[in-house]
Amino acid sequence: MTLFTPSPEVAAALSNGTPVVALESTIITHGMPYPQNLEVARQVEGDIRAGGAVPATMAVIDGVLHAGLTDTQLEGLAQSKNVAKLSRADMAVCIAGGGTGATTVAATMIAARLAGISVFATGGIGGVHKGAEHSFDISADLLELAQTPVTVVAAGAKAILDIPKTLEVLETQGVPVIAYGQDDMPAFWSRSAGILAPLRMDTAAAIAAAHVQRSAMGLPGGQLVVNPIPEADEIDRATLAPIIAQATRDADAHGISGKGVTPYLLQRIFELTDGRSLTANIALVRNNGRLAAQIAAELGTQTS
Ligand code: PSU
Ligand code: MN
Repeated sequence: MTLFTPSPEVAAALSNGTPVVALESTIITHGMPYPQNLEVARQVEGDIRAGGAVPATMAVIDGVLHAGLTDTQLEGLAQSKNVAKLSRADMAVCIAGGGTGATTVAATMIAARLAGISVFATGGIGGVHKGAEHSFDISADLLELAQTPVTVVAAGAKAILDIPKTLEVLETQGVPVIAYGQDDMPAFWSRSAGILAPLRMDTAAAIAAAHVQRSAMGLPGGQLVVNPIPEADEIDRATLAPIIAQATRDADAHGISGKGVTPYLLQRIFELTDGRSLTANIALVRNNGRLAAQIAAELGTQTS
């Protein structure tokens, strides 16, 4: 059984040891509007190539799990309206049924592991939603980080989530949360969530060494690297707080639940910030792609 189909570029990189960085596709189909989603997908791939690594955007298309997409496939996903959002629970069902779906952080980690890719760049991970004590809405991304050995570079958890609860779950699950170059926990659109991150590292080499160490010790699971958004692009916490509160109230008022929550909140915050949240989102994803390429290059020079 063929588990995944690499693009020619990814296949070549995997066989000759060129660093590879995995990318998710839910950010394209459910995280940003067209055409910015397509532009960003291409820009991040370009940033990773400029950093000496090969990008592998993951998606299920007509029942095939692809590691690395052609530009036509990327464009198809960016324009499609009815693509499934796949996580650990539904990825195999989609593939077996010949369906098409975009991969979340959890599903992209699974795809990366199958392909032998150790580093993955995204925007923000899913986490524990505000009010989770009633809704039980905790993203499968957190449990994936606990069991799949991939280093994920994100800009922190979005402030639409309950960040302290998200950190508690990650700690319980044994996932290292490593802030890059600062003590504070980044909060996606803002450089600080106003709380300390559990761990800090200042170089890509140190992050790669921790990845290798973890695997040598036989510890399951990955690492979460939280990389603050570049200063010029951040929206400060005080500006965002009322907007997030309003978006969360609107989601409740419209009865949005389950998989619909994250895409709804992202779209609502985009409207309420007149698009500024999207500009910030683009900047942070590209920043994460660049750091991930450095970590992948460092991993290539360390024995695992
Ligand atoms: N954060 C973003 N944009 C996104 C997502 C998160 O800024 O598009 C997506 C990612 O694919 C993440 C998923 O894995 O949302 C989490 O969804 P849920 O909360 O339903 O698990
Ligand atoms: Mn959820």
